[in-house]
Amino acid sequence: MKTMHAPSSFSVSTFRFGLSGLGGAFLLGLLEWIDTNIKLTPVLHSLAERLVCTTYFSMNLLGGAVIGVIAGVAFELSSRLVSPHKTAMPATGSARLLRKLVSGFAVFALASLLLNQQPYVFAYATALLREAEKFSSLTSFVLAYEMPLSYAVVIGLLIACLSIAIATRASRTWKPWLGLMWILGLIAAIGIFYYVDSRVEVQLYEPSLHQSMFLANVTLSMALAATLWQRFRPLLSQWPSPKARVQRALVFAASLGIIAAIVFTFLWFDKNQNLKTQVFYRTTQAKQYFRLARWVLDFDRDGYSPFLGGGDADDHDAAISPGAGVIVGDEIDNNCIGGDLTPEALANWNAARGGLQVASNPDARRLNLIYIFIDALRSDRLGTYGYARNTSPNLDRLAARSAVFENAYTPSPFTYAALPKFMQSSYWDGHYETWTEVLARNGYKTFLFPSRISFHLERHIKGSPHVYDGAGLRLPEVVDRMVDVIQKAGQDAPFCAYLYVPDPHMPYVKHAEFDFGTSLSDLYDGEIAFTDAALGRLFDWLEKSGRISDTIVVLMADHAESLGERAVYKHSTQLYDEQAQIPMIFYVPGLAPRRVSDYVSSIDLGTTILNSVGIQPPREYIGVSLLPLMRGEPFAHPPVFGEQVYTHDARFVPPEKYTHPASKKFMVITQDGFKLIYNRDYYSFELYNLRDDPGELNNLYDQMPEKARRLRKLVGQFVDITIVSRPPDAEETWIEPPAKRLKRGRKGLDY
Ligand SMILES: [Ca+2]
Ligand SMILES: [Ca+2]
Repeated sequence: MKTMHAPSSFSVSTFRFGLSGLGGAFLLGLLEWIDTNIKLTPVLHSLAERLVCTTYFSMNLLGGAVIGVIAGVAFELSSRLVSPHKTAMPATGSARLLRKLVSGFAVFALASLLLNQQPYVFAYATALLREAEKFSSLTSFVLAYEMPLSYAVVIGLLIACLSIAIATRASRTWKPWLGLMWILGLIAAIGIFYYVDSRVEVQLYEPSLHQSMFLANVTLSMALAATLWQRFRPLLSQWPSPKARVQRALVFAASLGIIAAIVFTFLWFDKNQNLKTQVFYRTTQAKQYFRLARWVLDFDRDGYSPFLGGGDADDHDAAISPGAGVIVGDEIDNNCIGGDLTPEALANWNAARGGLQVASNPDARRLNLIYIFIDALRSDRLGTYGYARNTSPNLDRLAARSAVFENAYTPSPFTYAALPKFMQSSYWDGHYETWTEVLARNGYKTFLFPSRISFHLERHIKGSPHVYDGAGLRLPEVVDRMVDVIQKAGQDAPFCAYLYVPDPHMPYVKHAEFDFGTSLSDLYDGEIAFTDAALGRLFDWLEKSGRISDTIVVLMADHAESLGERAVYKHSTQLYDEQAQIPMIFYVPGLAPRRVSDYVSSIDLGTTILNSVGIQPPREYIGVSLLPLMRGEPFAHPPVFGEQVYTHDARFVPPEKYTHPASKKFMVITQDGFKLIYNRDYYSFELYNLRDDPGELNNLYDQMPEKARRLRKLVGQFVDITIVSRPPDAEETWIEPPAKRLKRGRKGLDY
């Protein structure tokens, strides 16, 4: 261990660590810069924007150097504590090793004790532990000993970092082939971690997976930079080197360039919302350095910085930040968006929505209702929405005689968040009467056919005394049973049959009879075709039995599904169309088929169903009736809103034990086809023209300031209104009651 405190002084060693951090950040930044420039090709508007984006990478260099210096100080301090050479007692062999081990462990224990008091570190350690959700045998153990285990995690990380630092120092004396293996090993590991960080579960598992990849790559790239310097410095000295004066001038110029780029980044970062968004969504290293800088520069510690576009309007008051609550009429914009919400504005907003309601015709026929809720179904994968593959002949058949909403949106791209909203025709769970309850109250016989997540469905689909749990049944069997139940129900009262279809949801199962290929996207199409064929049995029966003439059929998804757009898969993470836009097909007997291109929400569902059968919707409903649009009458639909919440903590942990604030985004779409997305965490804004740019690649926020200002006002008001309107016990997560949670914690999770 002689190398641990070689003749170099404390400051020289720290300086070298700082240079390694800088060098590592440069190498990794170069890799990411090339990758970012390639993958953002459709998103970067001009060469100027590419240059601006390049200057932002100076934050990597600054962050890498600072982390290097901190690591150097920690390394030198700890190695002096472990073996204080000036006062070292003469000891040899095993006694010396034992003393080193004991003092080494004491230093690590002390370091982890100090580090774990920092909420950021503790939150990271618990995020790793809470991934124990994936391993059911570990769940209850980890839950019970979370606090001591978090110290163990920090100690483990410190030991890993120290081992790499020691190996790096030792590698200079290794034989060339071993040195080469070390370098190749570092490069391979960095490449793999970079790939995982930038391509796997993007937008998901941020605290556990992505922060771990970042930490690993910072450490390994530092080791790589230091190793390369040690190895190749002797070679460099053989080259004819420029004069010392020239060397100094070069170093000075490079430092000046980096400092200028950092200053520019601080001044400019909030002025380009397109780049701001892309840095946080599409980079791995740069994103973390920006987050770290904001974290350091947050002086009231409310989680939001006033620097680098962090959005804190008052950094001396922790009650004011984008994450803050709302106080109506206090003349302060507490959450830094939308201005202060006045009592009049709140009343007007509610009154305006109420004023759009269409009076229900009490003499309307009490038609039957079949409601088909398909999980994670994308509209653009259905023939009736223009898909080229033959995935949906039966749905297309229904669509041909229905109102097809070409621009319908979910209020939230996550089942548990969307379900209470579209059951209550509201943008929040207000514990209002669900439309199934209203139908039951008005004499409907209601049947629920869930085949998965039945607990959550029963929690939100109220008023259905008859539940036919389809666990273990395949969809065709569930459909056949549904037909059987409806037939036996008799015709003395109208019925409401509610079918939940989970098949297109992950995991995508291969169906031999609907084989489109082996990619995820192909398998997804196969699931849709399988679903379509099963539903075809229902549609056949409806026609054969004649019930098609007195039964409304509604088909809808709770949200859609990312299939690799922006490197993202699954759902619950974004408000782009691939997750937020849903199929919505509304068949009402007697109404002519129609394509409706107006922008509507699935919260309009309840109001529309009740309106169609002549029942007055509850006055809390803020979804509007789509009946005028379905009849082709002129109707100005209000702006469509959406809210995405993503909780990073495991679902078996009660909310009061969460260590990470939930991520939040909000959106508004106006009837001219413009969509604004507000990301509260990064305080970033995106404005898209959905008609010209359906892929949402061209962020117009800075190019259309007037439009951006108007939509920002709308979304800000929506944020404020949902905050003050949502009751504290709203249920819009996958949280389960404590008893159920405990049982699952013990057993592990079944989905
Ligand atoms: Ca702050
Ligand atoms: Ca503040």
